[in-house]
Order: sequence, then structure tokens, then C-alpha cells
Amino acid sequence: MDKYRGIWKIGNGSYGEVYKYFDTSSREIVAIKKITIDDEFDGVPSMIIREVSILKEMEHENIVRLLDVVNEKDSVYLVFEHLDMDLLKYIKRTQLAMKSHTIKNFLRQILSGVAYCHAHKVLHRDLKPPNLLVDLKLKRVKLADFGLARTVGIPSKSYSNEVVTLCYRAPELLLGSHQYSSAIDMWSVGCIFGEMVTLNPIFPARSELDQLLSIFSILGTPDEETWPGVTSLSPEITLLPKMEPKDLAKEFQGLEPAGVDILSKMLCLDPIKRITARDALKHEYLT
Ligand code: INR
Repeated sequence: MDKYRGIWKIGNGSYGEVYKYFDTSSREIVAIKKITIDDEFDGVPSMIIREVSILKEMEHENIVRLLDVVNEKDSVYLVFEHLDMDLLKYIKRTQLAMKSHTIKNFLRQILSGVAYCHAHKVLHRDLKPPNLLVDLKLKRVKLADFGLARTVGIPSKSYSNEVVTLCYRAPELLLGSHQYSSAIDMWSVGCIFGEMVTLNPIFPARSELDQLLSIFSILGTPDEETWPGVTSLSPEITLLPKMEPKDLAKEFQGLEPAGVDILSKMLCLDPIKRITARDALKHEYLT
């Protein structure tokens, strides 16, 4: 680690903190995720090995590049390329509105990264604005924080003990499905797209039930007709208030009709009918 000079802390990954460092040999700024191996947490080393092996496999312009792995004493350091900020900060500092060509450009890049992951049988499983990194000069977006990729079950607390946000979680997971498919990432991409348009989480909520009601208040409460199999997935769904779907064009004012169409296909409640990343890239909104 001697060749790296620490600068400051820039963020919190799903486990371990991220620092900005200066690599004195390459003379480049890098981002280093420091993971302290604590004997209490049996699961951590396997999570690290998993993230490292996934990231080593992934080589794509829209996926953050892992440059080096250093194992020193009781810590593992993951050395990544450095980007200016995460998408949450980018959205927040935007104040007014993101330009429609920037939204389109970012969505295309996010979908390219996701399509690449899915083609390699990797699910990200925790896509949200803090896990997307932005290069301001190149206007480039990259997927980061693969900590949850491929692991079994999604924890309710992160390694750093922060409450895991539910706002980007697919309805089938909220209803108790254990079948993780690539559709769960597409739901998250839809939520992120909507957030770039409105600058706020489109389905804000603080509990799992609250989250479902927030989703259904916009998209309507599903039934066997709109989502075959939903009542066997969760018989309790019949106890929820029956809400009608709203007009997305009204909910997302300013978004062009093709944008509303692709959004509705990503926010399709039934995961079987949800658009794939590959098909979304061919949608007229992006061509
Ligand atoms: C910044 C982050 C800049 N750069 C937060 C951040 C605020 C401002 O997390 C980050 C990273 C970076 C980062 O430049 N490269 C990486 C984070 C991660 C991997 S991870 C690589 O996986 O989310 O911890």
C-alpha cells in the first residue's frame, strides 16, 4: 500500500469505506475500498472473494474498473478507477432538471452496463443512484458496488449497518419471491430513470408494506389478470386496497411519449413481462 497516498473518505460501499487515493507509481487518482477482516463476520471474506471475482470478469465501459487487489494484515484493499461523484449527488446538485439528452445518455449507458452483466449471468441486485458513478467530463456512467451481486438473499442491513433502501426493490421481491431474475435489476433501472426525470425517488417508502403501497398507488394494485400467479406468490395481496393505475404521462410531465413508453415497460409489475436490458436498448426512445 506504500505507493498509495490517502486523500479523504468519499463514500460508503455496501461494506467497507471508500477513500480517494493518489497512486504515486501511475500518478493517477484512484478510489480504494478498504475492507477490514473482522473475525466476527464469517461471511465477509466470501463476499469479498465474490465481488473481486465478479469484477475481474467484468470488462465494460459502463462498469467500474477494478485495478488492483492488495491484501495487507487484516485488511483487503480494492483499488478502483476514480470517478467524480455518484448519481445521487449528480441528481441532487442538478437543482432544476436534468437535460433530456443527458437523461437519455445516462439511461443508455446504465442499460448497456446492465445488459453486459446479464449476458454474463451476473445480477447486480442493488442498483440505485449511490451505486452509479458519474464522470462529469466524459459524461460517462458506470455501475459500481457489486457487493450484493450473486449472494443469496438481500440483507436488511448493510455491512456498515445502514438501513438498506427499499425504494428500488422490485415488487416480486417485496411480495416474497425468492426467484431472483434479471428483471429485478430492470425494475431498479426504471426507478432510477424516473428519478432522473423527477429528481426524487419515484416510490418513496420506509417499510416493505409502505413500499408496495407506494408502487401500487401509481401502477395500480395487481391481480391475477394483470399479473398471473401474483395471488399464489402472496395470497395477502387480495387484502390490500384495490388501486387503479395512474397515467404515467401525467406523473412524469415533460418526459416525451417514447420515454413514458419505455418507463412503463421497465416498471411492469409482472417480472415475466418486464422489458429486458437488451430490448430496452432497441427501444425507439434510445434510437
Ligand atoms: C465517489 C464516490 C465520488 N467516487 C462518492 C464513490 C462520492 C464522490 O463512491 C466513488 C467511487 C469511485 C467508487 O470513484 N470509484 C469507485 C465506489 C465504489 C467502487 S463502490 C469504485 O464499489 O461503490 O464502493
